[in-house]
Amino acid sequence: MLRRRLGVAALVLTPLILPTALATAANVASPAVNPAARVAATTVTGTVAATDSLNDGSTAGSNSAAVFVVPTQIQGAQTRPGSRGFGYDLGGVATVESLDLFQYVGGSSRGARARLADVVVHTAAGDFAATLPDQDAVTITLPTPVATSWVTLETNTQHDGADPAIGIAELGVSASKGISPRRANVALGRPVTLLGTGWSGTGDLTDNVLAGATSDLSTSRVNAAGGATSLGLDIDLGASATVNGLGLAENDYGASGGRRLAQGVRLLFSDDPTFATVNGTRDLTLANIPYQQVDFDPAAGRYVRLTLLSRYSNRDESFGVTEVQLFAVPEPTAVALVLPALMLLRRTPRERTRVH
Ligand SMILES: [Ca+2]
Ligand SMILES: [Ca+2]
Repeated sequence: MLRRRLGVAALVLTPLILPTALATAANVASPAVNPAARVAATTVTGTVAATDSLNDGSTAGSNSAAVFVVPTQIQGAQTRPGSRGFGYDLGGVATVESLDLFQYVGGSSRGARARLADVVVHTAAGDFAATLPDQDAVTITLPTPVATSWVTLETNTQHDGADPAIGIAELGVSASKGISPRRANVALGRPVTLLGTGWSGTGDLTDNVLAGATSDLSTSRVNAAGGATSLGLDIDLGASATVNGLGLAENDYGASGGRRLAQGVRLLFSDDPTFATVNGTRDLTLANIPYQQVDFDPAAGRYVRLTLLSRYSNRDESFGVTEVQLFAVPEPTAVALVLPALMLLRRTPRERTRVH
């Protein structure tokens, strides 16, 4: 079988004397280039381990080496919609120029799988809609490069196919200016207390694992009675911190289809574990995607309570979450390149369509 790989060639550069003209786009989603990158995706088939295939450099795909998603609107195919997207926490700020998407259409007894059609690229610097051609490999070029520490590809529609479960073999994120530090995630490694009853799954919500699976809840927590207004969680930051950003990764596909993702979220900040005295309240509106980072006016406290105010419509009533991040001020002041070696992304010889 012909296997295509994203070829890499190590080139050791000294960033401070790197002429701009020599800056070549690197795949900042690749662990070899950017060890801080984390997959933020939920596969509808297989285990959570399969999500590692999203950024392993292999574009071939298989039933065990692809992330499978089912978009919300299906043309001419019956399914239970739908997943809301996939992407990355880049762990630092990159200037993203384009996304390189590779899809896998094999492995189904039904026939060739469908491919994505209408998508929206979400970043810290805005959202960018694109309609993709009906082919495996597509480069989505942003109108202008954007500085962002996260990328989510929202999946809205798909082309017709014999199997509506789309295989995503690889998603590269091209950036040419390296990675600079971002705000510290002060929730990382901190204890979480789940609120409400009916939780299942064994996921650690502050372990920096943002990937999940429908039938593998080892990295997620799911609440089937997700409509309860008391649903939420507390995080003990260990010491008072001033926070101005939330990162939320949700497990977005359940047994009945897409889960109802968080829309309105309330954050309470307190130095009292019972929240009898609240230092600040921040109500946020999230996009209908499974991973995003949202900024807000700074608020301080040792204890942070996250509750759901409203959720988006979808087939599965449950709520699923895999990671909660809280980003602290001040912003990092040092904008230093942290890539000792720039990995060059060599394009495959196969013709690719660029979408703007
Ligand atoms: Ca791959
Ligand atoms: Ca986690």
